[in-house]
Amino acid sequence: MQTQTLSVSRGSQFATDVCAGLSKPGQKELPSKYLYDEVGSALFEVICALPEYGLTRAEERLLQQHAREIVDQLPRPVVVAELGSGTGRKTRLLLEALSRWQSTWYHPIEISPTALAVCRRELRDINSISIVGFEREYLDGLREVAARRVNSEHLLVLFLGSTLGNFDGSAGAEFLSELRQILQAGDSLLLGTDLRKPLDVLVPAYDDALGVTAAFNRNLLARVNSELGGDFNLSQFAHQAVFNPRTHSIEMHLRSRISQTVNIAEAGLAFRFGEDETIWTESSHKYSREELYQLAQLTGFRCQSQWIDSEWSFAENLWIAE
Ligand code: AVI
Repeated sequence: MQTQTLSVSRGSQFATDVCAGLSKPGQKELPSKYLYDEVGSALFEVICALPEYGLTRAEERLLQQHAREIVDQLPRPVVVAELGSGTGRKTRLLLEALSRWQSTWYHPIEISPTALAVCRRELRDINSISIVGFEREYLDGLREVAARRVNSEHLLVLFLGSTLGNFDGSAGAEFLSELRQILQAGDSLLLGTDLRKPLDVLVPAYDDALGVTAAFNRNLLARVNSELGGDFNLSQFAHQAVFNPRTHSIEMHLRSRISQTVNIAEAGLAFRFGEDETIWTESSHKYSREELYQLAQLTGFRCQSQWIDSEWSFAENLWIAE
């Protein structure tokens, strides 16, 4: 078994993105990818265990029930690349199923070195699995994995947890099209997607009674304070989860309780907030099954199989690159 990480430095993109997002005319925003520092990732793990948030348990159930069936549909030999590494719990189910019939290279791709380290630690005991992680943006990492494969190998890309739903507007389809360009015909994508559901189930999943999602959201401001010398008063920003019926997304916002000015020392800038003005921090799109079939076609894939959880409306999709 082999484990290793290949890393690259990223500069202060955070400062640039924060200033651009808070300077936007109209709706202020902060990119959701910055929710996941060490504290944010730990809070997200807690969210996954909350009774209101059924998404992660639904996907785990699907993989527990169907991992063998999924891997039995794959061409062999196969190399596995995962976009985002998570805790490795769901991936373990697939890798264990795969290790029944081949030794497998597994490449988690992730910008957080901490998450990569957790993933390596959690999965290193699986027989016949060699782990080489890439500390990269998703598609950059995938390009490297694709460049290293030898002729007969197929790629299986895992994009689990409905992370695709966090891409705004058409960005999800554009991302999948770019991903498809990196693959060869016959390669596979296992895509986890949360489906539409009633609002009385959906809204509490993003505004739980314990306030964990609120803390997850506000941590973004704490991060601006600690990393960029900001002076956000966290108690003056309220967490909001709002369903947007036009985009079929649940949106997280941080609403300024008062009119206030926030300084960010690193940028040498001050930002004004009116009372009730919000910062949009995340969208989580909820798919219909038909939309998923169309999305596969539009982005150069064929939907080979789809498994739906019976308790929480969630779909695991196996797509083949055409
Ligand atoms: C990671 N992603 C799929 C989660 C979601 O449900 O959109 C992030 C999240 N935001 C609030 N709760 C969970």
